[in-house]
Amino acid sequence: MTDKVKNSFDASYPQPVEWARELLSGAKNVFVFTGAGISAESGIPTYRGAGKGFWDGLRVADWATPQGFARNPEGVWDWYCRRRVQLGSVRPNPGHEALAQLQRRIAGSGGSFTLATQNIDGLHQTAGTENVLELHGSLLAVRCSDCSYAETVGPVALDSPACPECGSRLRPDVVWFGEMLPQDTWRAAEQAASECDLLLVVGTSAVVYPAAGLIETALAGGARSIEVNPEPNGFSGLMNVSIRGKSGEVLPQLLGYR
Ligand code: BV8
Repeated sequence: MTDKVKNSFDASYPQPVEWARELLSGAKNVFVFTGAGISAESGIPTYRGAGKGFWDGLRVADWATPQGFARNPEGVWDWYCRRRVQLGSVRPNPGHEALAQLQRRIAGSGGSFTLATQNIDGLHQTAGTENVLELHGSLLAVRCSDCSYAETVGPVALDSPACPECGSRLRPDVVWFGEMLPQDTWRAAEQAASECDLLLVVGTSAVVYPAAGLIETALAGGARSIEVNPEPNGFSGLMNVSIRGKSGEVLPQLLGYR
């Protein structure tokens, strides 16, 4: 069977899902890289592409940068509080659940499974995936702008954005544009990507770096690759299998592998 199945509808080739199942069944070290698309079917709008709208009309520089926060701390704080409260009414979808099940299956057969997400919604954890690498932080946590205070707060607004330790202003514990990713998390993701034999890319436009560079790292390490996305992204041409579909529908089908 050739290595390239590009949405082939030639009857002599397996359909992309069958080929993806074939790759999954032989994988020992799986690295999963997810973006906002996997949460789209949970009702969280994506930032760009299919289902987009989140950043529509918003200047990223005003809302997702340290400079924007410095200019308008109350407004940015309230915006994140509103997004955090909304998480109280969203649930993982079958795509999140399928990845949690895949982790259990891979780990149960002695393999390794690492999931790194760009998402800040915590839905992978709620679905049961363990040791999630949150590359861009978490909407469900806050930290002090000045001292080391940090706290997981859940899907609630917070009245006083003052640090209980030092009185400085609290901020969302997310990575803004122009900020470094949490280094331990980043190094763990880079290592898992470089060592994997199968890369699964789900629901990302792959335009935000350095996170998107994990795709290049995995491919450079010789991994086979599967993507699940209704739309192509800049790496689609390098994937072994591209499944054009919604992750909440496709990922449960992939689990049909044995
Ligand atoms: C940094 C938290 C430097 C905030 C976010 C090269 C190298 C390094 C940096 C850069 C570089 N080039 C440019 C940069 C700067 C910048 C960057 O990448 N800019 C881009 C826009 C060009 N990067 C940074 O600033 C990063 N920091 O580089 O620091 C540094 C170094 C040393 C010292 C100091 C500093 C930090 C980036 C993190 C920004 N924070 N989020 C918040 O959310 O409020 S990014 C934001 O974009 C989210 O995290 C989001 O997840 C992420 C990526 O987007 P996607 O997840 O891909 O989502 P998107 O909407 O784009 O796409 C959705 C996809 O889903 C689509 O493809 C769609 O088709 C698909 N889809 C839709 N429905 C479904 C679906 N798929 C499946 N099923 C469905 N149903």
